[in-house]
Amino acid sequence: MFRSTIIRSARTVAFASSGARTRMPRSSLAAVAAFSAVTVSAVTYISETSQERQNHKIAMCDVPKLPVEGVPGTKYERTFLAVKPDGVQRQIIGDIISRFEKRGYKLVGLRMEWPTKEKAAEHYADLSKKPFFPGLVNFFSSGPIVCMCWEGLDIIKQGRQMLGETQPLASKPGSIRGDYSIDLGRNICHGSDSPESAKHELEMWFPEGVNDYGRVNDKWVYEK
Ligand code: IDP
Ligand code: MG
Repeated sequence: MFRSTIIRSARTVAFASSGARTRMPRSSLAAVAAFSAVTVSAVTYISETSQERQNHKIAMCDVPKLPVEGVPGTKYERTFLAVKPDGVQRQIIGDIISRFEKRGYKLVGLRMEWPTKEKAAEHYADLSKKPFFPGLVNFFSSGPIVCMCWEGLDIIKQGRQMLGETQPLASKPGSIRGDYSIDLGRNICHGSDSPESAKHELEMWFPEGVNDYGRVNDKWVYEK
């Protein structure tokens, strides 16, 4: 009945606005008022829904704004991990990301970049005196790499363990290098080796910063 009243009053309004000279009956005016009230509450309801969505978004981001290197020694510790050009060519980016995700670590930064020789040299600056340095710089700038920032308790040490040893021969099966590499100069991945190098490398590879977001399943990964 309410619906037919609305339709009738809508027709009356349409008729009135078509230029016909007509007098709207009192009951129709009441119906138009009711119709407007319904419209207003519908609009209010929609904006409340988007407000709720907004709140939900805020809840998802309930972690504090952190420096790019996070907070070493806590579950907000962060490291810089990279899939080197050989890992990209070998098409194991997904597997590498998946290992860290499955372990419970949180990906907060992800970007593909083709390093220039200058940037490669800067990244490996601590090895600049080594005889293999020129070859390392050439290799690291030979194609795109996948830059990642991972977050979680002990991620700097644990990340290195999951990568394996620098020398593939010493890397245990089950580690990334132990599963995918044979040669020292093609060992697939990079990982920061200390909180200081994590800070330096994250600032270098993520000058735009990373993503501070809360994760709903944290309580299933951490006891506290
Ligand atoms: P890491 O990658 O395990 O941190 P680093 O000593 O920092 O090891 O060396 C950086 C990279 O340089 C290694 O991952 C490896 O690819 C390469 N590299 C290290 N030592 C040698 C070497 O003796 N010959 C050739 N390449 C090397
Ligand atoms: Mg190193």
